[in-house]
Amino acid sequence: MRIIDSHTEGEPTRLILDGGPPLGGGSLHARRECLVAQFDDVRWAVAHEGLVGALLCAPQEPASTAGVIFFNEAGPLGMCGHATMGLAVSLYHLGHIDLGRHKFETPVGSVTADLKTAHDVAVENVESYRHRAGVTVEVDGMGPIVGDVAWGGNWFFLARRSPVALEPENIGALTQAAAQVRQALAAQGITGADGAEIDHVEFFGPPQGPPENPGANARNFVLCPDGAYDRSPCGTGTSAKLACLAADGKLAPGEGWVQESITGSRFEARYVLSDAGAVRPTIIGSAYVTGEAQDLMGELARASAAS
Ligand code: PYC
Repeated sequence: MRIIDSHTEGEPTRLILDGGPPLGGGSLHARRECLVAQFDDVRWAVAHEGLVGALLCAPQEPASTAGVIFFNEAGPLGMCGHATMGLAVSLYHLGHIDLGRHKFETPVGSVTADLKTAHDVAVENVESYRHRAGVTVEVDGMGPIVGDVAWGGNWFFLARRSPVALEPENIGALTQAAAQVRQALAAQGITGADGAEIDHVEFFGPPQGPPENPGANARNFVLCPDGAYDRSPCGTGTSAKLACLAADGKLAPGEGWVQESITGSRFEARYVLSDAGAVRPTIIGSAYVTGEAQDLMGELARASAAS
C-alpha cells in the first residue's frame, strides 16, 4: 500500500494512493459500505493513530478527478473538509493534478477543491442545512444543553454555549463533556434526518486569536466519532455552522466567516445559495505534505509481530 500523509491546520490526513482494498465499482456510497463490511481491519489499521484516512478511488463520472472515501478509527465519514484539502495538496505534490478546480466524488455527494497554490485550497462542500433548531438535551451533571442539529457532510450537534471554557488546557474536560452530550443525544433519541446518528459534537465560544492576528468570528471545539478532537476548525462542522447562521439570518450569502479551532488554527468560510435555496459552503485553508510511505500494511504487520 502506498500512502502520503499531510496536515491541514493541525489535523492529519493519511491518503491511500494505491494498494488499497478492492471495493468493486458502483457508487462511492456502495464502495464505502464494502470497505466497512469486508475490509474494516484495513480501515482501522490505517487510521488508528487518530488521523483521518482517505481512500482514493476511481470516479464514476468522467468530469471528476477522483472518488474518495474518508474514514477514521471509529468508522467511515460522510465528507471531510480538512482531508479534502490534504488530498488536493498531496495530489499536487505528486504531480498528479495542476492548480485549479478539481471535482471529487464522496459517498455523500461531489465536492470541488480549488487549489490556489501548492498549499492553499478552497473546498466547495456538499449542500448543508439545519435539521432542527433550539434542541434541548439533558446531560447528567451538566443540566440542559441547547443546540442545533445540522448537516455539513456529517451530522453535528452545535451547542449554543460550551459547558467548559474553550481553552487548550481544558481539552480533556471538553472531550469528556462532548462525549457525554453525544451519549445523551443518542439516549434521548435526538438524531439527524431519517434517524441518522449525530456523531460529531461542536461547542462554540468567542475567538481568542492573538492580538496581532484578530478577526475570527468564533472558536470551536469538535469531538469526532473516534473520540479524538479535531485540531483544525473542522470543514464539515464549519459548514454546519454556516447553515445555522444562514437559517437564523445572521450571515448573508457571500459574507465571510472565520472559524478558529481550539488549537488556534483557522478556516475562512462563506456560502452561496443554490437555485433551490440550499446553502453551499466554501471552506478555505492550507495543507502541507508531511510524509510518504510504501508498504504500509507490511510495516504495520512487522511492528505488531515485533511487539
Ligand atoms: O474537516 O470536516 C472536517 C473533519 C471531519 C472530521 C475531522 N475533520
